[in-house]
Amino acid sequence: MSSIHSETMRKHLKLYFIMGSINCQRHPVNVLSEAIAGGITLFQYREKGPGALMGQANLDLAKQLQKLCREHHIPFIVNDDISLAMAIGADGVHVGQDDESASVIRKKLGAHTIVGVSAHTFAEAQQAIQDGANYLGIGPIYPTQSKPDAKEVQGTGLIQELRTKGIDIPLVGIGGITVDNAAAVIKAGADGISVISAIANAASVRDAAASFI
Ligand code: 3NM
Repeated sequence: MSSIHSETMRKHLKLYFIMGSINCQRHPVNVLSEAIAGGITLFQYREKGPGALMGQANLDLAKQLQKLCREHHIPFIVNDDISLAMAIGADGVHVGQDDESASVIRKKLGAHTIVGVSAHTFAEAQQAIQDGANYLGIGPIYPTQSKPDAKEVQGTGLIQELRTKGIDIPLVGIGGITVDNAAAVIKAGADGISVISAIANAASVRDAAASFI
């Protein structure tokens, strides 16, 4: 069982910023700092893709970003890398369908750790809930440039389906979300939105984050 209350989780999910060094045109610490100033409510360190930092450099950047999040009371989630999350005492992890299940991760990291799972179908969502996920990431809602191996674009259909069928787990939409299309994701029943490029690539990271709020 997890000790994180669903209503607390929903609040954290409101504006969930995801980023790694390859998503940044400036130093990631500066980008995250501006995003926090703009009002993000949750952060995921996702150091993935060609040119991603490895080893000590990855660990060092994770610690720098975690420190910044701690200073601003923003929970710090690590994408996929359970060992990194354990090494630095992250607030949570986010995993995909090819990773270990939420129940196995929970055993490793403890009841207090936030565990998020990406789900692309109703069955995957049901399984993640059964395994004890704290929240689901549903996507890609719209076309995305940030994940080359993203599944087929699904619009807001799965979010609506989950809510219509009475599934009330905290969830976020992800993939191609911008200020212009974010409202539809919330309207469909999401508690929040996850964003990489619309914040990380913006001319003003702070203003971009603030505009979502
Ligand atoms: N996961 P952007 S889409 C990390 O569908 C990620 O599970 C997705 O980046 C999924 O906001 C995606 O730049 C990329 O489109 C989101």
